[in-house]
Amino acid sequence: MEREVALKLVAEQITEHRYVHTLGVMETAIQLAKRFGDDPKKAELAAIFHDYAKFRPKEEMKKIIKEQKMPEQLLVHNSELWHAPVGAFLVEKEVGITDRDVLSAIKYHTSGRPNMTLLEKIIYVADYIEPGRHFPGVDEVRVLAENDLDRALIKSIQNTIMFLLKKNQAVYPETIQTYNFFILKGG
Ligand code: DGI
Ligand code: FE
Ligand code: FE
Ligand code: FE
Repeated sequence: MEREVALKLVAEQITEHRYVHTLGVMETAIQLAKRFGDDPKKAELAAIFHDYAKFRPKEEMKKIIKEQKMPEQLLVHNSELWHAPVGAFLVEKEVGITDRDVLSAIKYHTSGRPNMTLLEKIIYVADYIEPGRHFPGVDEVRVLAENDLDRALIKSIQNTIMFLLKKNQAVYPETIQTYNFFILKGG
């Protein structure tokens, strides 16, 4: 799918602010794909659609999670987690994207998962470090992403978990499993 067509489709789904974020993720993901040897066109497509479902009504997302037999655990955790798996589903159904690599990068962009694919890592990290992000510690991750994608990934997962702990929020099990997987693998 052409970039312009894809951008038009996603622009109809999200706010202007989220669209600017999406453009940042797109540019960053393309750069990371070139740097770490993935297909820049796949990175571009996954980035464009990664937040496709961000503004869907919670009730609609809940219904999809149940009907599509996604993990029930999602429903007891923060609804912010839902747009990633629901987005992958809707991007296939409504936009017609069938590339499994692209869909799984969308699906796991919020929680990550153990043994992530290269494209999943690229989208996770690009979402964290795109130029519009200003979290504490983001510059450190930007530096790591210049030559070590796994270390950039671990640091961004750690920062996300610490942010949740500070806000007294629960951490979704797959987020913890992702963290453990990469730490045990040798962070
Ligand atoms: O959609 P974005 O804002 O671009 O970023 P995202 O999809 O990576 O994260 C969305 C939100 O989800 C963000 O505020 C952090 C939160 N989040 C990420 N992992 C977890 C989580 N929230 C909970 N409760 N548990 C998690 O494991
Ligand atoms: Fe997101
Ligand atoms: Fe993220
Ligand atoms: Fe995002």
